[in-house]
Amino acid sequence: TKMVQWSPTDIKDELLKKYPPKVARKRAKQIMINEAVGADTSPEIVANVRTIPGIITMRGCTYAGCKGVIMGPTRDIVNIVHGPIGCSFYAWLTRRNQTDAGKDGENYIPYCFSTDMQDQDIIFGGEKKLEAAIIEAYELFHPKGICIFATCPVGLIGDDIHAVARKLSAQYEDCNIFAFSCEGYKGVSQSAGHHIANNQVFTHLVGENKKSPEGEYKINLLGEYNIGGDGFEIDRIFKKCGITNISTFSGNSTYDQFASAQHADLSCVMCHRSINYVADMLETKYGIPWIKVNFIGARSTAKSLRKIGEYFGDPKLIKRINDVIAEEMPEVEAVAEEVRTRTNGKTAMIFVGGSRAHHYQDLFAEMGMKTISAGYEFAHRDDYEGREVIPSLKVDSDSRNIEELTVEADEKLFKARKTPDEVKALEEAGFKFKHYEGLNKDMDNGSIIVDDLNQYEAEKLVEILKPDVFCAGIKEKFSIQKLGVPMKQLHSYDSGGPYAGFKGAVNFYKEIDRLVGSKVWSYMKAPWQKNPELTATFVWE
Ligand code: CFN
Ligand code: HCA
Repeated sequence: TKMVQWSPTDIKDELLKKYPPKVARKRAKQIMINEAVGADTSPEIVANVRTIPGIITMRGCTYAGCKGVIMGPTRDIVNIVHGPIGCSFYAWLTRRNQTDAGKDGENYIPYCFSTDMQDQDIIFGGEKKLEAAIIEAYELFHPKGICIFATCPVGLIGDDIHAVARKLSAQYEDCNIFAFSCEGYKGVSQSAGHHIANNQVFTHLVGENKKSPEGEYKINLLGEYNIGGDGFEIDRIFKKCGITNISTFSGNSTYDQFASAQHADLSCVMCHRSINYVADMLETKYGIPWIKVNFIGARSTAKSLRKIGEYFGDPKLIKRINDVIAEEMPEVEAVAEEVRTRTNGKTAMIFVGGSRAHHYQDLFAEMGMKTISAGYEFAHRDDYEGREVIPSLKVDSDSRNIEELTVEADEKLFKARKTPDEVKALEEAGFKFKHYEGLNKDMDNGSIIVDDLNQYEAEKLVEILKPDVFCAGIKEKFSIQKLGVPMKQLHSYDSGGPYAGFKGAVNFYKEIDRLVGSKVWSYMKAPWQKNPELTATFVWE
């Protein structure tokens, strides 16, 4: 076969070639050839915009972002979905967020609470059914909190879930009941759901517990969802370092953790995309500063721990952190060195939600593997371009127009979009700008960065660039494997994990080593597909 040398521009053209002109024009703004390295500013990419109808997107919906992502991993709140059973089934345990019910034993995660909306509820209204569901859940479990989640039909027929929640919350004084207007269609993706969840948790829950939890160096860990047990590994490391994590948003979290978050000295933000609103609101209302951390990758973990140590500035803590790193790293380094003999120079592609496509590049780099193409399903421009930010302003989550409001909140965040006079005025008003890096600066110039990648483009990219491993979700899993390329799910981790922290890094190195080294992917074509003459030699007895 003839070797074809593709330039980045050729690849982009090839991806766009099949589209009608109008679609091609739109997609062209979301497919970017990276040139951020060494430049003052990142090239612009269009993100957080509606998917063009007809395109098979990788994205999920606003309900998924609110119910599944942010609130789902909390173990002692009863989460009731008001809607058709399919929506509940979809968000039932599929994300692989792990729980440990601990001493109190309260854990509702294995349950699937739903009003199971039917045709007659659409016609006559579903509020009574919702009320009955809440009463039933309360009487069975007496939980500290009950959360109600709207699905698409709820917004379409106009059930007032907030009125139902208010009525029953007044009736049951020992149970905090509140609702989320997170209809699936409300935003362009999961991202609007994160925002809605952040606002409601902050309004109804954070600050409820007046007593401060015990412990030294109190932090909140924001944007860590304990997928495959990641949060357990991070907590193990915190404990060893003497750092007290009083509240995780929201992996294996409890009602009381949310309610006490205002007592932390520092918020550490792991997934900025999904939880930046809470970080900002904690800073604005309670004066708790936040820093970005990344516990995906052993070196990133060490760096993040040192950053926390630096923030507190206590030599005792800094020493203990350094001791922990010195104790944990040798085993990790040994495994990394061993696998690198096979993985060095291999390539990866990563297309996941809103922060892992960035975070996992560090882990691959530790194995000597390069990410040649990546992108997010639903991130915003700052996740690509990095930004100077100011604490955001609260957005009214009950508004039906969350999509526009989310865009507006983004605009308020960006120093880059402000005139020097505006920046000065904000600084004088007490806003502190802080800087963080996005995905673009971490990737080589010339690599292909794609926002809201779709099925067609995914297959094209794989055919052209033939990565050694492709990372995405369940919808991509089998179509990629059929192309003869190993596929690793970086949402659910398939059945693996944890991949965070030191122990997680070792798990990841070993798994990826096995995956990219496997011969099985070269047997995707049957012998007679490769050599047609074999068909003739096969004789039925
Ligand atoms: S666990 Fe997180 S890390 S929360 Fe977010 S942006 Fe999703 S569920 Mo899937 S794996 Fe993914 Fe991120 Fe943050 Fe997960 S990359 S898409 S909404 N995500
Ligand atoms: C969601 C959740 C999801 C889906 C993963 C996938 C997750 O967006 O609704 O497509 O495989 O991580 O579970 O992102």
